[in-house]
Amino acid sequence: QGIENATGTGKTLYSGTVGLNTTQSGSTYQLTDSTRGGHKTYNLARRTSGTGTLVASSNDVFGTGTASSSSSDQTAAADAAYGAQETWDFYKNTFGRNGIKNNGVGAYSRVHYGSSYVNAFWDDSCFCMTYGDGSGNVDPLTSLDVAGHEMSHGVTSNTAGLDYSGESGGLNEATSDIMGTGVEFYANNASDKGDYLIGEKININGDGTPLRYMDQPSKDGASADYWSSDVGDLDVHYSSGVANHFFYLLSEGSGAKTINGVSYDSPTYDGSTVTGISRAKALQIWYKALTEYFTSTTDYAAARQGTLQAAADLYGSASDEYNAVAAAWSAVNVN
Ligand code: ASN
Ligand code: ZN
Ligand code: CA
Repeated sequence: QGIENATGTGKTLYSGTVGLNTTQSGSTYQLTDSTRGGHKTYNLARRTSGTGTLVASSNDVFGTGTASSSSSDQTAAADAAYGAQETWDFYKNTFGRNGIKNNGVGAYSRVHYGSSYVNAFWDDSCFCMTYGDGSGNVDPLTSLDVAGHEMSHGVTSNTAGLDYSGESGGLNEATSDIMGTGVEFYANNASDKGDYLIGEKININGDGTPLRYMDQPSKDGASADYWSSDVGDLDVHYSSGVANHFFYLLSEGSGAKTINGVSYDSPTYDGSTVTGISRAKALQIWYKALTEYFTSTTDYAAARQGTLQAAADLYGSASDEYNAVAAAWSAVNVN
């Protein structure tokens, strides 16, 4: 009996009912996506080590669309498989990148990690992605922007290799927020439209507010809106604010704006007005800088130079895009 490709259905928690590529072996369908580097989705069933069990179904339908930490639940697996699929497609169709290592090889994902685990993480050593179920009011960590964020840590590791501390650590974290946001907009899912918020679906704070805000990072109570000489002393999830804010300003511009029903208001350090060049162009500039100019020790000053070089390569050094990169960095006090 051979293994054939099939097209199944995921009933996700966050993204509605979605198509998922599966494989069929006899009367069993498995969550393996042969069209995207063989990505597989496993169930850890609350364990914290090992690969877990490849998620399987007799009718090619995965999940119920309802949150559950039950060890047999397949909804989390459906969300994880969808997140891996959209992240793969985003990198392929936006940048021509063929997987996290750009070698056509898919990672794998693990759901139901541990008990009441409120996090998700990428691990370079297993080349795998892991999701907790959340705890109490915090929902499973399997939302699209979280998936894109975490898997983008793998891309950063395999390209710039930004050290995960100091200013380079903030740039590493911001890269994941930027690309995770890119994934969310790319998927354009009716149940999870793109926004410049991180983790808005998972109720991480218990009051419905998101984990991070790219238009004005300080709205989370801890992130930096602007560069200062001690910004590198902050936790990397807070020093990232400077680059997240840069990316928002470069994409959308300063001031008030509503996108997909979400209102933003992005201030500038010096009160200057920044005109956005579109998220699509900002993503191309960031990706080129990440993959060609950033190194393990890139700090904010070097990120300004690297993104300016990328903008010059893509659009010319006399272009509006080049000037907007300079203006957006100045607007977050990176000169
Ligand atoms: N969710 C966290 C992050 O991506 C996991 C970690 O601490 N690396 O930043
Ligand atoms: Zn991260
Ligand atoms: Ca989001």
